[in-house]
Amino acid sequence: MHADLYRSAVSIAQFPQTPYPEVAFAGRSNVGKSSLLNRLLLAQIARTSQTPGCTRTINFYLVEKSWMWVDLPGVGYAAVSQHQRQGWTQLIRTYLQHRSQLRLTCVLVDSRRVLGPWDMAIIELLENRESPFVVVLTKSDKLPLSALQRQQAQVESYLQQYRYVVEVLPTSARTGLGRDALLAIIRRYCMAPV
Ligand SMILES: Nc1nc2c(ncn2[C@@H]2O[C@H](COP(=O)(O)OP(=O)(O)OP(=O)(O)O)[C@@H](O)[C@H]2O)c(=O)[nH]1
Ligand SMILES: [Mg+2]
Repeated sequence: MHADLYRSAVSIAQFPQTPYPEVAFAGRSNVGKSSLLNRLLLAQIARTSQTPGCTRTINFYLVEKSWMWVDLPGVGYAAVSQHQRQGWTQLIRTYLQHRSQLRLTCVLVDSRRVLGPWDMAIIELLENRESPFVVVLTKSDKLPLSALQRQQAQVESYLQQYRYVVEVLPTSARTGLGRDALLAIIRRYCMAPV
């Protein structure tokens, strides 16, 4: 798929006023948002790093000149000033709360962790907004299959009261696990015009 960086935004005023449907990648810092986006697009377009806090702007990628993929900075990143962290968190919140082009959010959670307060804050916001989301379990290659299945079942059962969760999907940016399934969901939600 052809993808170009369309805009990097650090403020609401910089969000592009484009008509394209959007899919966003949200979650804790270092969970693997940029890596997954690269793996899905089969491109090395988003910068990734072992060090948390790699993505510091909201990056809008125009894909196939018809839809926008949005890589968000990580939430919960401790090694910046409180002021800076609040600013980012507010920007991400504003995006997720008010962006009218948003069709689907991938909420990324490390397969080896339980859902934490940051994850739940994103999920609650989307649920209240009645905006569909996929809970994407990342770095699945680091777990044996049985542990992964247990984790998936646990998250599914925890979220069973939530109406806007589309699926809980194990993935790996390293092996490509879950790529086809996630792409199919993203296409299903984003292909119709806004
Ligand atoms: N083993 C394994 N490592 C992964 C996977 N996905 C990401 N990583 C590693 O996790 C680290 C963080 O990945 P990023 O994609 O930069 O994470 P991010 O969520 O974009 O991080 P921020 O931009 O800081 O919020 C990198 O060292 C990646 O190589 C995966 O599926 N498997
Ligand atoms: Mg990133």
